[in-house]
Amino acid sequence: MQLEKYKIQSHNEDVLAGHQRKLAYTLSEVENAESIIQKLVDFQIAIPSWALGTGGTRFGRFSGGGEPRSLEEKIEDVGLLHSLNQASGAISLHIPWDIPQNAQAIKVLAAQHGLKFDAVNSNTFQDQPNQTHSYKFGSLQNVNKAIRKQAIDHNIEVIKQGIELGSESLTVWLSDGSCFPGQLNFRKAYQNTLESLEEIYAALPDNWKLFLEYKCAEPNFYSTTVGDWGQSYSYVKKLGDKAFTLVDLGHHLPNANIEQIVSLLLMEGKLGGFHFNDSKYGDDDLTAGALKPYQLFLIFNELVEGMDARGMNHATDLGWMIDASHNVKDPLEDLLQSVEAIMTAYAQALFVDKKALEIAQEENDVVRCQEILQNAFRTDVRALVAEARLRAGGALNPIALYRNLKVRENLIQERGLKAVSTGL
Ligand code: RM4
Ligand code: MN
Ligand code: MN
Repeated sequence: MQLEKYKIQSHNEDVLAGHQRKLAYTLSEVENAESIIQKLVDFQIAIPSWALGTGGTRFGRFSGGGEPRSLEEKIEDVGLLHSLNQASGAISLHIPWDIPQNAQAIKVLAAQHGLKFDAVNSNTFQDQPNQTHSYKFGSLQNVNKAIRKQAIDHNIEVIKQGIELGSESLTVWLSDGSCFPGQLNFRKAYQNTLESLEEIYAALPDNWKLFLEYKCAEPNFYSTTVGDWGQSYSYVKKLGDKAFTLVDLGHHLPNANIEQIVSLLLMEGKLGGFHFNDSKYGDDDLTAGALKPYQLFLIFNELVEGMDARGMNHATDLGWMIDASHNVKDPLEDLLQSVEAIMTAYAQALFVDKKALEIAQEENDVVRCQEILQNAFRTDVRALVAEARLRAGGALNPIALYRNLKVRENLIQERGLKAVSTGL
């Protein structure tokens, strides 16, 4: 489905007066509003190709219909999101869920929608049909060299696919670990994983990055071989300058202080990127900001502070990606909500009075520190996010327009009610 520009314009005209009223108030409150709007215009968040269909739980999967049936249709869906919000200008692919048959044609299609390819993701956590060896007991950590080699070769193949598409990073997430005490020799599992990663790293082009994601549990329930940021850091430090840790918000033990993790990884120059989502119990992959918007803001506060301290470019120096799964929402509406929440948290973090905070910290004025942070968090910056969208050519209210235009109904008509997309 094509979303013509005039439809966005006419929606914007309809709601412009209300927007301008809110914006005028926000501009009177936020002195650095112009610079925030410009940073928001530049900021892009990659959409995962595996989140465009309805996710399942182990009890069932309830598709809302019209899901993308091919990589081409997934790109069209991300294109739709991007034309609505002008902030989803990239797609992150999972191989083999999305093997491009004709990379050149896919690249052209993506460019037509204004999209780039963010990190490509390998998959050694599921056995594929016709695969020689099983990953039942792990992939890069496996005690069996032939199995390790199969997993290494797969990652190298994914890099090759990514090169064809113009991607510049590989995300490795391993489900490797063990379910029972004694099942695994931790030291050997670590060594095998490191050696395997070294072989993958050696296949990376010079301008590429390797992101090593960690996860505290699931599908292994006793130990995970890259289980937390310390373990990921230990690997990427050994691998070299092109290797970084990737933080997925849902991959921590309960109550972990993610903002502190982010700050320290940035300080060490080893933070590579993000998988945004939200969760209450485990790796729930819910809409970013749906449960813990204050935490999301605190994370962005550390990101902005830490990136500025290192002179980094907010928009391009880290990989910004969503990793979510939706079982009761329209995936496209859900992704619009995630992007909005991320933009809002980023805008609030840009509004934090850094100088005042630094002084309050130096004076151990704890009350003032809290006031400064919460003042930024409680300031309604939504008009700034909307203004950035408007200036970039997007819709003032993407979800309202999506519904008015009956996008899902149109997709169902085009693709059918039973269309099922690959992924989770
Ligand atoms: C994992 C992890 C990976 C994602 C898979 C589908 O829990 O978050 O990033 O690719 O799920
Ligand atoms: Mn993830
Ligand atoms: Mn996950």
